[in-house]
Amino acid sequence: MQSELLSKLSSPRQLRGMTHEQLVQLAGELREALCEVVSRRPAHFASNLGVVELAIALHVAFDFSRDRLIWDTGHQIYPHKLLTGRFNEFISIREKGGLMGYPNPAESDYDLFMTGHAGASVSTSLGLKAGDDLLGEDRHSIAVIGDGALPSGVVFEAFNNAAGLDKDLLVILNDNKMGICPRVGGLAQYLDKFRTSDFYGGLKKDVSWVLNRVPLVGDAMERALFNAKEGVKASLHGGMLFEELGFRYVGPIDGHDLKSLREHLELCKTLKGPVLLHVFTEKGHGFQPAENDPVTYHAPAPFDRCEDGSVTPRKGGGKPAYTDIMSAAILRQMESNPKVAVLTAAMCEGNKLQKVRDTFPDRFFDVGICEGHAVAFAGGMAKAGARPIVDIYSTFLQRSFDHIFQEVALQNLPVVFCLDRGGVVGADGPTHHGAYDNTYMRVFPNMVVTAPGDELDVAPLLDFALSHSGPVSIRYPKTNAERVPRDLAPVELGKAEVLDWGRDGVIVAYGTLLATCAKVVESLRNEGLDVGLINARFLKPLDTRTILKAVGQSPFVITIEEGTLEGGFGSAVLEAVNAAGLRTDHVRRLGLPDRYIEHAERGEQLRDLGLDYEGIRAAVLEAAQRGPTSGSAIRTAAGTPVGAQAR
Ligand SMILES: Cc1ncc(C[n+]2csc(CCOP(=O)(O)OP(=O)(O)O)c2C)c(N)n1
Repeated sequence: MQSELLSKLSSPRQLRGMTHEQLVQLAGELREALCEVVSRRPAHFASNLGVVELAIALHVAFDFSRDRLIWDTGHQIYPHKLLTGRFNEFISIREKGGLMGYPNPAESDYDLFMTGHAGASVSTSLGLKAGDDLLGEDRHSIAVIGDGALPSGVVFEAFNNAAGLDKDLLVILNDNKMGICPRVGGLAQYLDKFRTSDFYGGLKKDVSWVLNRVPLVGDAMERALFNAKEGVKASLHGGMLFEELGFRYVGPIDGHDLKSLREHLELCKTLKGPVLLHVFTEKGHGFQPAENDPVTYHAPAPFDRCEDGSVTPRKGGGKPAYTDIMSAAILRQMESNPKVAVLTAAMCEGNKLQKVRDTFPDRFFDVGICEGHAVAFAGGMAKAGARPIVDIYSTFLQRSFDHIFQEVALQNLPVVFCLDRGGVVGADGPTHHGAYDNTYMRVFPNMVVTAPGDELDVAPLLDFALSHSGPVSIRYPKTNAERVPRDLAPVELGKAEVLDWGRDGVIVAYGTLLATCAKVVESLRNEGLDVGLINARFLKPLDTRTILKAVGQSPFVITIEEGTLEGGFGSAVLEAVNAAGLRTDHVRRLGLPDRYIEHAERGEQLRDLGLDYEGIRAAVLEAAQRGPTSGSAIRTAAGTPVGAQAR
């Protein structure tokens, strides 16, 4: 990557020696670096383009080798990474072994928390401030939070606490009118007013006038006057909400005007107590196609750049993903049942629900980045007699754990959870894997926990879920859909689908790794090893009869799941076997280990975890060799020792 200033930047401290013109040039170079990388591989883009000037101004105004900076969510951290000595590795971002697409303390001391979930920045910044104060450390603490994340309940918990503690905390509201999709809800309407009135232009002039007269390291009286005036303006024009919450409101200001940003940050540095600086930015700023279509360019597919500034997206495979299959099934259910409603927590695009939204706007609810609320809201809808589907990524549903318990499972209400991204997700890495839902869903009485074995299972499972009288969850991964050719058995509560019994051993697959298992079984059968295959479909209630039969009659049983082994499907099998008084030493579990899985391509992750074709095959051969009791070899159905087939 070409760059004059950026490539020489080894520390953000160097920024302070740069002229305004150089900083403007640097902003251009940062955008160029972003374009270069994002044109090559899918990565977060428009949000990063929007915070280029803010990132520069922050690193000029503060010293984050001491001061504290938390970027909410963390997907807009790229300029920060480039400014903190990571330019040379930047080309590797989101690749296996390369930089992470989110903050990562293992990469740099300038990244304080590994994050990827929205909404916690104000809490952690406040905690950092409280911790620093406790230890006598004089450090500034700053959270940058988007208007999309702002409505998350936890943000208001932090505001409430910050005002009560009266800590010196700076919250920068990065207001670009967007989450991934346009923002929604009452707060969105409130923030919209700031843009539509004359007030923004008028106030900008007003603030500049005042700023020009208030020395930055200034006279206490003048500053007090300034603060009083700011307070009055906030009450008159806007910012009232934040003022009422106990924050001093400053802004709104133009987030692409470096001078204004620097002046206001210097000012905020001197203010006492919690301060909210309201910054207007444009998502995709400085790259025309992203400015025109910030939704697509939130995290676009790779593209080629043309001379005239336009772009040509590189064509992908175009195969439907499980998300497509599920959203099509949801649409069909909505067509036939007027009680079915769909809830998303600001992920209409990710969950491919655009058609649902456009066809049934009255039954489509985007509640914003508020997963806990979404679940409690669904509980209310179900109680009223509707059939709500909560369509959320597995990892983000973690936010709702207590509401799944109290507002849904405890009441035995018929809410359907569609858990997208159940399993490893590839380049987003540890914060985004759907690793834990098998475990956290199965602990609740009343909850029915399911996963399709392939794309053919998706619609029947949804059909089953919507006719069941209690809560049901259905999880599926972030990958292209696959089919396992068979005579599809109808879906019945707690019933597995036996594809084949097999005499030499059995694989019990929970979820869509079934397709890989089917290939393994076929190849081994060609080599004379008769391994059976069961599509579990249900984790809860578990098909104990079928599973115990497999365990009782097979030399080995291997359970396979794309979720953590801690308390997951394999654990449920072991519990059932143990409860039945059967031996468990010939039951082997494959799944996600008890560690965080680094970013890489999904295929690479599955391979490293031994959950790809080769890994599963090797595990089956090993189990076959080990035999029913340790040390004793088994013979295949054909009578030959299994080792003879192993390659
Ligand atoms: C808890 C949680 N839910 C959903 C998401 C998915 N997500 C990632 S970025 C984003 C939009 C964030 O909007 P905003 O906070 O305004 O930041 P911007 O991208 O506009 O800078 C969403 C919904 C997430 N990261 N975390």
